[in-house]
Amino acid sequence: MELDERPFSQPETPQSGEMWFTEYQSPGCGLTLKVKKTLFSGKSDFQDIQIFDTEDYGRMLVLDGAIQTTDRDEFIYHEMIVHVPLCAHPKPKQVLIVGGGDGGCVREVLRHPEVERVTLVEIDGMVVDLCQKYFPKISGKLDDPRVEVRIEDGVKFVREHKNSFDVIIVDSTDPVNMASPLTRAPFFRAALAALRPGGLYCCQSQGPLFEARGMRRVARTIRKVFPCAAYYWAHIPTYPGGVWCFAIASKSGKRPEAMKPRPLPKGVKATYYTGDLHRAAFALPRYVQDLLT
Ligand code: AG3
Repeated sequence: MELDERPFSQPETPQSGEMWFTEYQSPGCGLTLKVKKTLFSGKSDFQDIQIFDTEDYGRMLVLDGAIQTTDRDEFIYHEMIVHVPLCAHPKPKQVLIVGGGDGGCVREVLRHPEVERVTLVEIDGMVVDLCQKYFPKISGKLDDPRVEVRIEDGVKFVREHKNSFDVIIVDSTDPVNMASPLTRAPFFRAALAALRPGGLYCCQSQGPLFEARGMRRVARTIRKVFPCAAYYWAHIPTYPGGVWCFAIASKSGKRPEAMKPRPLPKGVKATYYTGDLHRAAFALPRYVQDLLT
């Protein structure tokens, strides 16, 4: 089943009066969380936005029925999508984040003192505003002087900026509707051109259990455009299948998985990321390797 054919997830209220939210990951499988309170439920110009306070995962952001982030496990995703490319790059000074309106990527990028500027380009200003209100721990660094937040279309922004960034991170929703162009060849070509020499591109790339077809399509496209691309993964309990992939591609043609990661800056202690884990995350099971070829 394609992502956009999934039944739309809604909070459910069983007889007991309890409220539960289910994200349907396939026709026969969903992840259900007990909701203590609905903090926000509405529609922006781009998508449905829901914010719940859940019993076990704390606050949770849901866009168009898909769980984006929770207070409890956000560190895994944000550390892995940021520290892998930033530690692999020898001197990341200019960093671009496309999407990522919750601010989690920005927070992690700012832990690298050699970064001079982080530009966040998020299409949906309502996501930024709501996350600043409801997810202070995640979005709290958006006011940092090194950060520029732009509410505009990332595809257009990337097209208009050539040779500008050392690292580009695409922290998007899954590739349906408005996020779909972010996984197509024209965008990858624009991103390659927007990178400075030696630049690295990194994006979330779905889960191998439920999105094998989509992952294969994106892997093929990215490898056609970038001289070299690799995949790594991390376990993320609230995403479909519980494991999640990231694509990382180099402008230089050097193999990203073979780049020796610099250690995290002195005094920075991550909760998930370590140098050993960085290297280990590229060791993928056979079935994942197969679907990426
Ligand atoms: N963006 C990627 C979330 C994808 C989850 N997919 C799903 N639940 N079907 C995360 C945004 C965090 N900054």
